[in-house]
Amino acid sequence: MHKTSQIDIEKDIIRENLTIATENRELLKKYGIKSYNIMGAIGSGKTSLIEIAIESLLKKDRKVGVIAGDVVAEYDSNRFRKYDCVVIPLNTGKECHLDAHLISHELEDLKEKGILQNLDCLIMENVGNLICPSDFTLGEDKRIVIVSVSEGDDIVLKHPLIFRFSDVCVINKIDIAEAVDASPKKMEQDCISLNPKIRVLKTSVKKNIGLTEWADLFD
Ligand SMILES: Nc1nc2c(ncn2[C@@H]2O[C@H](COP(=O)(O)OP(=O)(O)O)[C@@H](O)[C@H]2O)c(=O)[nH]1
Ligand SMILES: [Mg+2]
Repeated sequence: MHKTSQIDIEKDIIRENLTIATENRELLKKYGIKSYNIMGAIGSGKTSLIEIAIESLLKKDRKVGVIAGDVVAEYDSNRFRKYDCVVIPLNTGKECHLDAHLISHELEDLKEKGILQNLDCLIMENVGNLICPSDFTLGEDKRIVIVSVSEGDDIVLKHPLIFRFSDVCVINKIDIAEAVDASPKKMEQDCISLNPKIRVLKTSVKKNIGLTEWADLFD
């Protein structure tokens, strides 16, 4: 059973996060930077889809920053380094999500180096997890949750909070839906039943499906 003091600590942490997220949002707005919080389980396709977004943004001559948040951030950072963008590895250690405080340090650091002022957009890959990130807004413009069909088509209903928290849900790996006996349609309907305002995209990175709509989310 939850003790009252534990509940108070949780509420304080979330309130404090909200305050810092508002500061992050103001700083990003000041420099006209669009920001995106990309959430989803390990292996759902976050890095692969972000790579596609980066390519599309670079074609539009945007200056892109990408924060690779992970328990060990080096691996995804190396995948992003092949693009002409600013890559910021953010090791979270034992933490299962990014929070506004971690992001605020990175923003301050980029500002001090004179990098932030020149960015047009900032993409933040959250730690692979469908639970922890849903309490922690970062000050982003858009929250995007990615699920893959291989997680099972009941994955949405099992994790309602993150779908209520997000602006967009991407159902990825639809190329293997039949093989894993999953219905992308059911997953879409589950998303909408939890959050009627959510925008749902169905994508396949491997078969190039829905990737124009995906890239168009970023500007
Ligand atoms: N079949 C299939 N595999 C995909 C798709 N998108 C990503 N993958 C693969 O799924 C694995 C995990 O992708 P990654 O982008 O690293 O996921 P992350 O952990 O969420 O960042 C990689 O082997 C990708 O090549 C897709 O649409 N279809
Ligand atoms: Mg990744």
